[in-house]
Amino acid sequence: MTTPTPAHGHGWVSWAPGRVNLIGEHIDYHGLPVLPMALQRGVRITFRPRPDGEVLLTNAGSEFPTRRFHLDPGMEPWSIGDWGNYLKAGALTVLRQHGVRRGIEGEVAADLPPAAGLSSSSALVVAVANALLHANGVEADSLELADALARGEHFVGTAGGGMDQAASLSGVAGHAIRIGFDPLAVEAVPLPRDWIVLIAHSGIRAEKSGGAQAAYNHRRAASSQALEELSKAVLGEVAPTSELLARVASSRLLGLCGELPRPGGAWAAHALSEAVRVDEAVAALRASDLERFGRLLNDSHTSLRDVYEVSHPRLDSLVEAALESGAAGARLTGAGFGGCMLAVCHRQQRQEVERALRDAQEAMDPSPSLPPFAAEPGHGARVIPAS
Ligand code: NG1
Repeated sequence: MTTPTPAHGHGWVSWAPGRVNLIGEHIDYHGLPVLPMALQRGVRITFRPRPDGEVLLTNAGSEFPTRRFHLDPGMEPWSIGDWGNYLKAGALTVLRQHGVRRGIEGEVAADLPPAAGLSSSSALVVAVANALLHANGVEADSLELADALARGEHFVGTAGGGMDQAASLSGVAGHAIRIGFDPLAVEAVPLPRDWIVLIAHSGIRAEKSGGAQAAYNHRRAASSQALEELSKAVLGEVAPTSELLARVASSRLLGLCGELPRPGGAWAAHALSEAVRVDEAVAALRASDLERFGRLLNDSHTSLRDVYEVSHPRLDSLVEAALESGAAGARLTGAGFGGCMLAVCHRQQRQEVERALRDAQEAMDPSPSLPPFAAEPGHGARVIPAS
């Protein structure tokens, strides 16, 4: 984020990237480390500060009507699924944390597909929060802001974790970022230049503010309860899952999950095995070991499909197509239930894998309108003068 200078009627752009999660799915809400990277695609709010406390934003996307509200600590959400709730979530967070008084007006535009597992929602929350902070001359610490926004986004009704806001605020060009929680910490790990990350959309909207919200919240609640029971059984107390993993061999914990009632026990096993894979994936990334990194991605997908049950047949067929055409690894990314998958391969393999993904998309009826694209790791959110 740039140092905010009080703005006097000039135009500004608050830009916040989406993210692709390389590995570490459905574990941020258990406080377990994850490995996403910020994208070069994101949400852009072109804005001017207002002298009053109004927020008035139009959206370049025709399906999103203009939204207007007052900066009021008692504000209520609009109906579930309304895009304006993300604006309110960001605004309410900086209102509570920093007492911002001046509103903004402007236009929102995005080059990220919505409901695709690429974090367009958190990018919007981050962009509006940064715009309001800037309009009020407030400079916030990015990790503290990420932490507050992660909780603030629960306003929309999804009990998400803290990965997306931290990735959007702390992205580092050319790097994946390992995000740890309790306390929130970010470590940049270079993505080898000869690796490429490809993303393909399944064409199914993963409406986390709609149908997938209940499935997401159910998994979070049931796996949390199972992890608490496991901790009580093994340590005699409810300890954070990261501590449980540090104190007890993962193989023993995984065995015990089998004795817990389903589905919570199985879902807890996904979380524990995924956490182990994240550690191994960070090591593989540091060692530029593409083959090992790819295998971990594949194991992650298998666990998400068969154990956590958040995949979709279209995601599975895209993953299969990527692997058959020579990708080192592939998996669904984000919450699942539709949305996107990612494949990692050597740059030389890019054309074959991209073609296979396109062919797999074209075999779908209707076929997704967004073709596969390469994702290069980008920098974090910032506010810059409008050109
Ligand atoms: P998506 O659906 O990609 O925005 C959601 C959560 C994350 C994380 C992933 C699954 C929100 C804002 N984001 O991401 O915190 O839990 O699912 O790993 O709820």
